[in-house]
Amino acid sequence: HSDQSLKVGVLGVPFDKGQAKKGVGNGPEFIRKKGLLERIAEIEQKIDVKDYGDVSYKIPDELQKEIVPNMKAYADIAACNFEVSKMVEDIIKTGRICITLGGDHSLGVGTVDGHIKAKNENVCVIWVDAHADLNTNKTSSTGNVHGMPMALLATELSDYWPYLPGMDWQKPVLSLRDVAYIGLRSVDTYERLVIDKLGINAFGMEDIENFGINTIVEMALNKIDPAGEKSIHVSFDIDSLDSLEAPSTGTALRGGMTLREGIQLMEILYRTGRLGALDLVEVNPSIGTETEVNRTIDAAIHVIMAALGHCRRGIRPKNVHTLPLQ
Ligand code: EXY
Ligand code: MN
Ligand code: MN
Repeated sequence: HSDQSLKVGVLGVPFDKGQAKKGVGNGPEFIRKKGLLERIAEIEQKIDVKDYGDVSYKIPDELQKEIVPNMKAYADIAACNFEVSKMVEDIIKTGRICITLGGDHSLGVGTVDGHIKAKNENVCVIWVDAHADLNTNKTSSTGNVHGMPMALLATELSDYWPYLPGMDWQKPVLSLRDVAYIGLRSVDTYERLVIDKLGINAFGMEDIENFGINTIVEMALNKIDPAGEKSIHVSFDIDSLDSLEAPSTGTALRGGMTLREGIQLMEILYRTGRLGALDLVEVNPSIGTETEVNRTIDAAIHVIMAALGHCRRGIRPKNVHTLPLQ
């Protein structure tokens, strides 16, 4: 923690077309309503936070009729991510850490792309997720683009895509060597093939179990940023957490990380001083009971607070040396 204030930008992406369930587009609204900005203001670390509001987009005429086989809502995906990328690039270029509130995980194409552009490609990515999100339109069994963002970003997979109209702005410049997964426990067959063939740093739940989250984060950073010089992008899918911890999400799954592990992971990354962007995606306030929705949003806020230096030991006394007498 330093006395210099940490500059943060918050961006909402109320986008839900990368998957089929209604409600995930309301994530930003619910997370803000539950007091994200107020909670950030309570952190001991001084934070200069600016809320950039929500991204909006319009599908350009020439894109309206474009379809790509087995990519649902293709034109929306392309148009929205274009705006997301520009916003994230601008926010990071003003020297702020960009916190993007989703929305479904298809927005990761835009956030990572924008981050890479802002930092001249000196970026590594930690994808915290139950899923690998590494399908192409040829391997996906659902056609849901929230299962594809990593494959769209990866240089190593660019030859496996058809021409994608309206996506020319997105250069697949991210090497999968600069990516680490944490929390995997639901990986499709072709995704597994890619992970094995390319030797992607993939830390699944069993690895967290075997080594503990501290060591896993250290191992991940040693692989993707050995010199400790890159800007770190964390794309945090709330379904990385166990469905008991974060039930209100479209693809909830048991056997996941505890919130404690999620917090610990983010605290370690905060301490690197190199966190450049954090996506918090797939919170769906239309799934589950009110209690479950609150628990999920609360978990999301805890993760974000940890990323910004919230300390579980409390705030250090500054000009306070004794207890008040009465
Ligand atoms: N692998 C499955 C698919 O491609 O449809 C499930 C993807 C779920 C993606 C979630 C959000 O991380
Ligand atoms: Mn995901
Ligand atoms: Mn997921």
